[in-house]
This record gives sequence, C-alpha cells and structure tokens, in this order.
Amino acid sequence: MTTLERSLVLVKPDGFKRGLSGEVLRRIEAKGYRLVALRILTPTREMLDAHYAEHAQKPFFPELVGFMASGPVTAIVIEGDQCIAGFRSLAGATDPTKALPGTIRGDLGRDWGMGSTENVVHGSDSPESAAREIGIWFPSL
Ligand code: D4T
Repeated sequence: MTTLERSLVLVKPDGFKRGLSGEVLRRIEAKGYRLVALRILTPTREMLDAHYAEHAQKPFFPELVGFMASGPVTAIVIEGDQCIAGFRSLAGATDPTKALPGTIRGDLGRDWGMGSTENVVHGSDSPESAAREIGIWFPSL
C-alpha cells in the first residue's frame, strides 16, 4: 500500500514562453497522474519569497526570483500514489545540461547562458513541501 499524494508542478517562465505547457501536461497524464487544478499566472514577489523561502540566503536567490517573476507560469496540482517522487523522476536533474534524455529537463531544457538556471519545471520535493506550496499557489484548495 502506498499513499495517495499531491504535488505542485510549475511550468516555469522559460517553458511557458516556449509553448511547452501542453507537452509537460501530456507527460504527466501519460504517466497516469491526475490533474487536480491548473492556473496560468505571473507570480508576485510575495509568492516567490514564500515558495523559495529555503533558498533566501543562497547567492542565486535574486536571479532565481527575477527569472520566476519574468512572465506567466502554468501552475498545476497533480495527484497519484507517490506522485511527488514520480514527477521528480519525470523532471530529471536540476541542471538541464546534466538531466538525462527522456526526462522533461533533459529533453526540453538547456543552458541559455543566463544568470539563473532555466530548467522548464518545478516539482515539490516532499509531502510537507507539497502542502506548503499548494497553499501558496492554490489558496482555495
Ligand atoms: P525546483 O525547486 O525548481 O524543482 O528545483 P530543484 O528542486 O530541482 O532544485 P533546487 O531546489 O536545488 O533549486 C531551486 C531552484 O533554484 C534554481 N537554482 C538552483 C539556480 O538558479 N542556481 C543554482 O545553483 C541552483 C542549485 C533552480 C531551481
């Protein structure tokens, strides 16, 4: 028996701008996870400070928040047994240059020579993070 989980997935501004939201949704559905909620929005500084609170002291934080606030993102809540780890497998490694072919970041991402890591998607990394992040992006859920 495994536990039914929910995870917060973001198609980041690089992925949204390149028209990859549909491809990310296709891979999530092909894997068998259920779409629970979906919205398109340009995140506020307050949302990003909350979402990336654990990285607030990291040197890459200003570039990360600047990149994430640069345009619309597609925010998605997915559901399925072990979907948190499962989506992170689909996403691949954080660095899109190193992410393996077959993964979202490996197939669709690359280094664009920008200050921030533009890696197409975000996925929650634990049940605690998922609950916290879903509260930020989908306050009504
Ligand atoms: P997210 O949180 O976006 O799914 O990414 P990961 O879980 O794979 O990676 P992370 O939490 O370590 O990093 C969060 C976010 O910061 C960007 N980043 C990261 C960056 O711009 N420079 C860096 O050196 C690192 C480590 C990319 C993802």
